[in-house]
Amino acid sequence: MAGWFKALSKTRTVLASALQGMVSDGVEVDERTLEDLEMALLKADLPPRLVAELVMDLEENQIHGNRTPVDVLKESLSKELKLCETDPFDFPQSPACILLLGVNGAGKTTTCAKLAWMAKKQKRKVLLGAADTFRAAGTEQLRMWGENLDVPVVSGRQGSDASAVAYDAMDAAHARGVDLLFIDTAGRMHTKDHLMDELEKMVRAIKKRDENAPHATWMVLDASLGQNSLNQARIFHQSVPLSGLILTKLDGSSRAGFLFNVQKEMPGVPVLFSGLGEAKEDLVRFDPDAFLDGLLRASPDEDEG
Ligand SMILES: Nc1nc2c(ncn2[C@@H]2O[C@H](COP(=O)(O)OP(=O)(O)OP(=O)(O)O)[C@@H](O)[C@H]2O)c(=O)[nH]1
Ligand SMILES: [Mg+2]
Repeated sequence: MAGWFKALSKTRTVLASALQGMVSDGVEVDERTLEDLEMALLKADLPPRLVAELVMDLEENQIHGNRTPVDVLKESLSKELKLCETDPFDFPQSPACILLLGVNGAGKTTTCAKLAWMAKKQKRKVLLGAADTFRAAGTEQLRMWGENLDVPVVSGRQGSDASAVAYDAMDAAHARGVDLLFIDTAGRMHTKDHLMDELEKMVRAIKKRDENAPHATWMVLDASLGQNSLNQARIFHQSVPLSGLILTKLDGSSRAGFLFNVQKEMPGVPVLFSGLGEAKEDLVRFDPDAFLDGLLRASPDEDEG
């Protein structure tokens, strides 16, 4: 299983030399070091307003001068991240229907499978709904995952109505006494109105089976897109209110700093999980401390190799 420290190596590399400059500066940080840090933070896609605040914090700390610059940075950054303390799989009703959505290639299908695996390990009864009827390969990909994980998959033919598949999956979830139903959807560009309409139609179809469903709507975001992924999330949120975010491909991103902007940009929508690699085990609960540590610590723990 990939760990946070390893997964964050690309973004950490962007920050490393600037952080090293601060450490060797001791308590005082010279102007050049601060400039280097500012550039590095922006390159790692931290939001500019936060970068400006951080630089000011560090300058002020020079005047009061009691903590190390890295301590100051850590403390300020940790305030921008929020841990979701409740278990995302805990729903008052069953079956709980969780709709996964996002733009093309974000990692929805893989994440659906990883979620099913995680829930199954927790002894929950799971079902997958393959409501990406757009591409034959989309359904096939989820079916293969299902076989692999020994999780049943409800699917339809290519080109069939995705809303009908979602409805059938809801029906099957009720009939089989499932705890969690994860529905995979086709990738869609947030800028294409008819695709967003189709998504709204799918939600209406699901509601016909259970008016409180979907019980969660999680958007899958590709972390390698940095801040752009949040712009996409804002637009999706207008069509279908999101209840959580899942950040995939943190391991391939050198721009993970945009995560410090999630609370401001998407207030009330928590980051629930993060993808740290391609394997079924590589989806983990979002852990703000491990994230911060993975960005700022100079060397791995011994057990991380
Ligand atoms: N490294 C890495 N790769 C990932 C992660 N999550 C998904 N991927 C890879 O990203 C690629 C696309 O994943 P899919 O799950 O097919 O993406 P999708 O959103 O379903 O794509 P469409 O259905 O075409 O819109 C695959 O090669 C996945 O293995 C992750 O957390 N880390
Ligand atoms: Mg897919």
